[in-house]
Amino acid sequence: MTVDVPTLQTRAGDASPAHDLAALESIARRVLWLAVRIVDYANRERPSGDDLKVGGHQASSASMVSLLTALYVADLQASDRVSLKPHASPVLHALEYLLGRLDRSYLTRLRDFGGLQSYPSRTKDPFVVDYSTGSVGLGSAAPLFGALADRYVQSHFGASTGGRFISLLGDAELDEGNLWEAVLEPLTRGLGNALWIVDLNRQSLDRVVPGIRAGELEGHFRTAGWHVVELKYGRRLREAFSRDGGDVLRRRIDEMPNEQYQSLFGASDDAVREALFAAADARDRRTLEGVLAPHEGAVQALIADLGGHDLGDILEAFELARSVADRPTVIFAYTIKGYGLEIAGRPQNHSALLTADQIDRFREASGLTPATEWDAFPEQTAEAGLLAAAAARLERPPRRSAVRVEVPARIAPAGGSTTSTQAALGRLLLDLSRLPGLAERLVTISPDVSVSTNLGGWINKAGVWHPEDQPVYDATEASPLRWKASPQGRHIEMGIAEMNLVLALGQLGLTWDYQGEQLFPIGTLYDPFVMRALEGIVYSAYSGSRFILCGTPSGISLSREGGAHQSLNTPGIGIETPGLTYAEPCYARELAWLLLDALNGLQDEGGEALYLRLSTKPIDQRPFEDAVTRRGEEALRRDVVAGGFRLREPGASGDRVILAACGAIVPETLAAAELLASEEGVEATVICLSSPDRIYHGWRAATTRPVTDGATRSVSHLDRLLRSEERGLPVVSVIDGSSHALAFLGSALGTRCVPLGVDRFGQTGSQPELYAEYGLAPEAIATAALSALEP
Ligand SMILES: Cc1ncc(C[n+]2csc(CCOP(=O)(O)OP(=O)(O)O)c2C)c(N)n1
Ligand SMILES: [Mg+2]
Repeated sequence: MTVDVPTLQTRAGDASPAHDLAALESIARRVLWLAVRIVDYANRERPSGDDLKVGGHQASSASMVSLLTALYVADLQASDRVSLKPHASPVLHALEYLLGRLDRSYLTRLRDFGGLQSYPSRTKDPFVVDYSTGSVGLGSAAPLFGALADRYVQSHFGASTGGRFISLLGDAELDEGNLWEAVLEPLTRGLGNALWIVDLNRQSLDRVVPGIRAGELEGHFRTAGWHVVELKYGRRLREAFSRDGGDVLRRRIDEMPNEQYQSLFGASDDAVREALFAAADARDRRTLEGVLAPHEGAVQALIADLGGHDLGDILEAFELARSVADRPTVIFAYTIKGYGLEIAGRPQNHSALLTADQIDRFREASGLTPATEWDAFPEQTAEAGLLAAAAARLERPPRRSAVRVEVPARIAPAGGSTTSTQAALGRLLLDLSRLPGLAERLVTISPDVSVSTNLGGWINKAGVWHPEDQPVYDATEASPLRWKASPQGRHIEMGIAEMNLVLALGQLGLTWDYQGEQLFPIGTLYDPFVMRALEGIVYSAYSGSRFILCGTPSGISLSREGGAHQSLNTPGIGIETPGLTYAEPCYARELAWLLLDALNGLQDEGGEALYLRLSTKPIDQRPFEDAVTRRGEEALRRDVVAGGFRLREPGASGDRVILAACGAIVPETLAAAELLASEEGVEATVICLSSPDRIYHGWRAATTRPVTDGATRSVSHLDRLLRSEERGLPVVSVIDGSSHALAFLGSALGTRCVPLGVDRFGQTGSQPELYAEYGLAPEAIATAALSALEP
């Protein structure tokens, strides 16, 4: 190990006497026992419904027991929000139990159906979890954007959690690039209410990390403007270092390869001595003997004395973190994976489970018996007193419900007779910005593509957000865009890191929960880069966040930009991601209705986020206005929101076919219907699918709902859209995306389906050229209809 930053020993003395460290230590030991036993019970004793292993992580948990116990029992405040590395969830369970916030019956229900989730889950766990984790790097980055969202809400409404946003993460999580994207994002710079605590056990899943380079990692944080605290050597080691000749011991440890140092955690005293003495000359050997003399019989324990397990040091580090409020703090806490267990420091201990004998020995060493092993501390003990005080301190006031914002029934039709959905979005935002009550809560966010996703007009009106007023340097320039950044702004501009965008959007979509303030967060990004942000989108949806994500432009309709910018498989993502409704309107008013519906839905308990897949293709709006006239505005609006509407009615004679399309390719589908009528005598009903997602899930729900005695089978919106004489007609589905996304329509309609779409990578060209190349030109759609009609 090498040292290149001041460690705690050079900055401070012993821990504050205000803390009863002996009682805290005793609690930590019990937390360790419970965390280990929670995993053990689930694996060895609970009857299982299958032959698969249950799993759980005793070593990863042990590594973080000291840090988490010190945090929860002695430092954390009710206003703080915490994200915990996934594999230490049993430590949280043990603490929540000892704090009286988790019923004892759950301790035997880790990874059980309806029990404690494997990894902390906001939406699935039976106790309050602030941040879900599981996919390393995501849950740990999210609180940094939570701190950002808190600052945004504070500058607009004066509301704040008033606390810190804390991530406790594994050291190997720092391999994930998205964490560094978050650290480097300029808007996260001054967030003094953000704290990261790195569990530096120098092990990942498979191995001891070679050359962990902690100093280098710390340096990265420091150059990004973070306050860095290092918790390296524990008190006993520091004492040994300070004795005469202690520098030799320190040098030997520091120069040792990481893998060798790790191997000493489970070694005998003799083996540790041998390793320390191996490369020492006679003089150094004599010096080392002298330094180690007071530790006779406990040399191994001395070597394993790391700051991340020294409760006094940890509390001091927390104090240091508090002393800096103008930037985020990261604490690098050196720990041992498997600390206190017989598997401590073993390279392969990540998923190792203690044997029955090891558990028995550990129980006994913990002063427990099978009869008392799940007990909390008896009243009147110092431990119970500390825990009760912590529980009282951590008690949160009832959650402030966000005041419901009234959403207007209608807004003026956006734009002229020809417009794109992307342009319509820009104009709709301006319309919404005129609505007091609602406008203040609209916030847009974009990763350096605001202007190219048509947010310019909105930005001019709403301003750019920054925690502090920013000078304007180019005020004299005749730019159509006014870029004025201030705490009043309502557009958040981020760097080009789409994962940051969706994590931040996810946090803005949770302010109704964290701060009791409803926001309407709308993020824009180029649709192909939904792929880059995908896991963050899933993370935010899984966290129960409610936001609007606009992927625009999308598909090969973005003809001249070429294949790298033409998204294919995003419709499938939209349909398949729970907690997220995907809609792909073609017309401006279709978009307006979907948007207004979403603004209401975002405020509903259990409401979903909305993913809008938009386009820059100018679309003649007349066919939609004709549909309004035919169907009536209110009925058509209900259809649009339910997922689809009838756009073209068939003529009376000839063969009949259904054409079902969405988004930018609807005009080609209408043209195909005209071709079929004029040249083939085939009459097509054109169904416009505003939300393929709602159509799919509506159909699925209807078909899977059990038909009970006397009841008739449920009817889905898709069923209702078709007339009785249209049932059984063949269907051609058309989408500017993977054909697979709408192929379900064949099953849904119980008929033959020819799915059209883009199943090869796109390329540069004119729109008609590309539609022809990928089989989406009117002629190709008409041909597909004829083949669907073939017997
Ligand atoms: C994105 C992602 N990739 C892979 C995994 C599988 N995985 C779980 S834990 C882990 C190693 C984590 O090491 P570290 O963060 O250092 O945690 P600790 O050593 O404390 O267990 C890996 C690779 C995961 N959970 N998430
Ligand atoms: Mg690790």
